[in-house]
Amino acid sequence: MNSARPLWIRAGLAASALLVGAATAPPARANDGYDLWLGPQGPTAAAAKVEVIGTSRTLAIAAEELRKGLPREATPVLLARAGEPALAPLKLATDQLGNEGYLVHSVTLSGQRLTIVTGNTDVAVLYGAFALLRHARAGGDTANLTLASTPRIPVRVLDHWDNLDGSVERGYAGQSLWDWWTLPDYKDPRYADYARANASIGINGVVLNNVNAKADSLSAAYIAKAAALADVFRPYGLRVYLSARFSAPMELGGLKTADPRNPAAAAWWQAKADEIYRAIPDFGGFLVKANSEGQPGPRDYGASHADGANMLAAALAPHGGVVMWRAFVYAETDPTDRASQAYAEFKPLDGKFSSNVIVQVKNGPIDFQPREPMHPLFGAMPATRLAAEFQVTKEYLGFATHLAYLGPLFAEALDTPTERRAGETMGSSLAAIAGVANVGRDRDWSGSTFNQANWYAFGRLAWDFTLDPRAIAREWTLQTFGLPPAATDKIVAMMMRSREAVVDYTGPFGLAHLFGSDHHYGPGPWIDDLKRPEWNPVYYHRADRNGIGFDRTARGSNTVAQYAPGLAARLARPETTPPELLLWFHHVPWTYPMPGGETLWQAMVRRYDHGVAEVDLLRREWASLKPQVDAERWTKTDAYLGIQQREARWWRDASLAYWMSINGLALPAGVRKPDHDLSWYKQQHFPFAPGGPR
Ligand code: BDP
Repeated sequence: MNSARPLWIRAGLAASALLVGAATAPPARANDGYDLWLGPQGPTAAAAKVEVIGTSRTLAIAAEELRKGLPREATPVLLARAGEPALAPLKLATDQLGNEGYLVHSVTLSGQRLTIVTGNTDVAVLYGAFALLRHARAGGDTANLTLASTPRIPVRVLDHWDNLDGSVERGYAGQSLWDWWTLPDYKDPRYADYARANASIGINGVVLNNVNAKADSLSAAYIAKAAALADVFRPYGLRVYLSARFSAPMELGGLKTADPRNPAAAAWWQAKADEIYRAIPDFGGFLVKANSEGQPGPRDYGASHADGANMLAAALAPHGGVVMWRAFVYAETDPTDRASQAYAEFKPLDGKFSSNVIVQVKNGPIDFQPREPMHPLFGAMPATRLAAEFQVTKEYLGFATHLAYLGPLFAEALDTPTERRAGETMGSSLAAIAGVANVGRDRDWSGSTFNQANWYAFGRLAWDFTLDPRAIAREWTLQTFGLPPAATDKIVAMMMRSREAVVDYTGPFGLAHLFGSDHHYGPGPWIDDLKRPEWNPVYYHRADRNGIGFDRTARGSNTVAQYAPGLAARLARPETTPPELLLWFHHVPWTYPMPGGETLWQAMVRRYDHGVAEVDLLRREWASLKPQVDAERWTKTDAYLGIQQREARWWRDASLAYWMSINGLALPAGVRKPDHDLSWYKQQHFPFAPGGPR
């Protein structure tokens, strides 16, 4: 039993000797949000008693986090891998933890209370340390606890849409975090802080570059830069992946073709994979956007997506890497419904992908809208490993400025029953989960304090998709603001109503893709002149004098038939379709009777008004928190809520002005008229809106 005692007890050290660090409180400073949900870094007064068995850098990081982050009076902690002989007498239940699961458990050893943090690998111990910190910072009892958790999805990645010139596609938090120009020589300390934040929520991979990839990112110079980042990330359990441009064998290798059936192309990828693994031995693999929105791919040669993916998979397989092959495909030459095209292309390929291919499917069938139904491919490819891709960055939910907590959006999708197999939900069908990152070089990382919550919630749900988004909002709020219960409750309530508010003022009842062109900033439901039909908002809402909505039943595109039979049958009828998705699946008259007794038009107007009123409420609630929140974060959030108020009103007014121009209906009595004529809204242009594609 003695050997299981903490080292300081065995060594006869007085506990106080371990209290390294200054005993004085850190100087008060404004909170610029850099510390995220992790509390201040640097010297602190706290120095909890923490011992480690083992010497890895990962274990040292875990111990340091606990020393700095736990209160000084916390029960002493012992960190060790489950296999350490010193833990054997405790007979801890660690067999089921896998490679990443952790156990944090209070024990009494020789009369001394101890908290054991353990797992089967060093990274699992690190995850356990962060779980303990989360628990403590959220006010949990640390004297008597058992925290055990194993991730449900093995591959949990952030996809950075970062370009090599430092810009970020759909990024609203400043330039790319990666300073490609000074890498690999200079490793900005932020890289480690970024990895630390990801480890704290269980994210274990990062795709460094944009899916709209340049071949250069696979050149020797850029592999060296990626390797430098991988070296920083490794102790935090974060593996590096790269987006690969399918035509790279031609652009970099000078080949005449990138046809996956051509042996020279396959050999080029094999050599490239070997080169990458020499520099990055734990390289995660490739993410590929092929034959999508102008990107090259196997279809250019008449080969299938499986042919393309399997060629890359063969190159990575000897090294243990995976290919994440995106199913985000649609073609202007295809006159069918855009929402049905990915299923039509990929479903017949089920069973044809190599075992180290993961087909990555966006959560909904179109494109990260404020609300979409589940993508029909989930559950439909039982012989293929699937990944769900979410957008953490808010391309369609107000960029950096609008408060929209996405926990409910992620959870709503992950909880959706596929209805293909008993008990199967979208979440339970996954081999991987990816979030398009909202992280940039802004001091607060994500462009706003509340956007940090979306990074946090993505990580927590990626680890365990059964978590409750409200509970996640609460633990984030407690860690981020450290406020008393009433203020915490108020912030959680604000977060929980925020996404629905965005749905209401941008497009209620399943309307989608009504955004201004290219930049996707602000309303543009009238746009009908873009060269590809499915790039135009009018393609999606199909409003005319008589009605509105996209008929995806057998009378229309019949996309409903792609869902499992029971679900398809319900979605085929407006009465059995959830009202929040009504216009996604049905074209109905403006007079369609809604569940509450109103006509569709009346209900739509009320929803738009409700969305605006909700944002007014968010701002008032925030104003009431002014005495309790630090001035820097309060002021920025207040200003952003002011922007959101103005833009919610703009969305509502422009949308109603447009719908009235189509349906010829009046506003219900007492409803405020739009501030301007429709022509005014149509004239607004935003040439410098951030995040547009390059
Ligand atoms: C859309 C974005 C575009 C991305 C594309 C994708 O507007 O910038 O390149 O998705 O996911 O949401 O590939």
